[in-house]
Amino acid sequence: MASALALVALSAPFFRAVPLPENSMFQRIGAEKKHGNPLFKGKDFRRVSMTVSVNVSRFEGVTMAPPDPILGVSEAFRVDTNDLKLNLGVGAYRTEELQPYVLNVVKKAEKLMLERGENKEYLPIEGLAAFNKVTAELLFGADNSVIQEGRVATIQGLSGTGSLRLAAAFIQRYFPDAKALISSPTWGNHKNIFNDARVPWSEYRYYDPRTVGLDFDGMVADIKAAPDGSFVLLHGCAHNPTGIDPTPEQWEKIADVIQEKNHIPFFDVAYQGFASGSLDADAYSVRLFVKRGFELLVAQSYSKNLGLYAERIGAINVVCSSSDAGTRVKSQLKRLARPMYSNPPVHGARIVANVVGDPILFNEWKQEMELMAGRIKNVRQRLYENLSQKDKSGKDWSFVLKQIGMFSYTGLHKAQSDHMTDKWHIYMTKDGRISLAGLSLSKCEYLADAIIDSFHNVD
Ligand code: PLA
Repeated sequence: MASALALVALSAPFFRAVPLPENSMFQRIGAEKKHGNPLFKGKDFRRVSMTVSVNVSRFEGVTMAPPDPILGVSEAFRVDTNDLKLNLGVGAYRTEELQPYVLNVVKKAEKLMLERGENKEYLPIEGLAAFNKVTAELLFGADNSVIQEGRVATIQGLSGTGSLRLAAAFIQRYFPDAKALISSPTWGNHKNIFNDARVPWSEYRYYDPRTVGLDFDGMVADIKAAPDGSFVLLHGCAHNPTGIDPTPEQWEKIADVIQEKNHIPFFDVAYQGFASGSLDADAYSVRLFVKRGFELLVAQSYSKNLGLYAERIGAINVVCSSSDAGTRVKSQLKRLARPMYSNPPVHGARIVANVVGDPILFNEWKQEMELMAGRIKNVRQRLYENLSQKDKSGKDWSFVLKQIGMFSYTGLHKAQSDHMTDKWHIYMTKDGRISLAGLSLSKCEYLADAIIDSFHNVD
């Protein structure tokens, strides 16, 4: 603020003529600035302050934004000084010691990159060619006909979020009358993404709190009821936040109704390999739809499965019915990307290209991913045991075991989630989601006590 005042003083001397009433509250502000900052010595800042107060900020109409429902939880966690605090908000993998984890294969790839002395020149708008090749192969399978026939338009994106956002901009430009369908509930940012891209959306039923499972009939009915040609957003695996995925038979039926309605499937794949521990098993839904001949969109992210959260590396893939259409779609995605961010960052793309493109590193990655997925399964099991042993009410906690991926959707409502934070210093999103990737075996008992207390003692 002081420097902003200084700027006004130096760059707009004509403002100084404004007189200041002797008892104005702004006198004090001026005096504080005068004493607080040596740069202001010898100048009459009472007048400058008055100037600032009279010339109300151009940004006066900007209201305070609410904290982000997910990333805001980490901000609140950081300022809590209690030793017991636990951050189960954001889906970020931690070790058993609750420390961030950089995969060994990532360190190896970075070492290679350093040895090669690679440059920092701009990437093409569509990103690193070697990355785009391996990422599409990882998703669809290298021998998939859509790859062989050059029918996939792949663009490197700013991780999953940026890739979804680019696709949403594409939908808005080329399908201005189309609507997006998103699951209820879904990852909170999906709504923001479609809102900002001005793509209208509505929800389809997904979660049934009575069965703590999938509301399959509701889902199918809502997809059926949507206007023909809607974009149906589907979580490829490990649905966030519920951890509930359709079975293979249910996927087939979802594909039937999407086909019948001429909808366009739009997959969000943020957890490939992280749900089951197997990259191929977690690509099942996408590959099924491709096999059935759909044209579709898939956003990919390497934040979780390669632990590259801050590198912002992912991709958007558009599977087209001809290579010609693919080439045109790609050209338009590039056209959208250029004024948004020009071209994507190179570091994460090189890491992925080195790991996925090298058979030895690729195998090591698969092992590390199994290890991460395995650790999450272990805490899931331990949490379930602690909950069932400690809770004497007879409540069935087995849903914890049925859910897959990073999260558990506890069923705790907002007031109960607030209680978890206020009393127990356990940070989680207000929809009752906890990230098991941020939990250790040794903290399971404490978490179980907190959940039982919040569930039974808060209305
Ligand atoms: N799609 C889904 C379903 C996600 O859960 C997330 C991340 C993303 C896309 C985007 O991740 P990326 O941009 O880092 O690739 N969800 C996190 C983090 C893990 C977040 O909210 O940004 C979550 O805690 O839900």
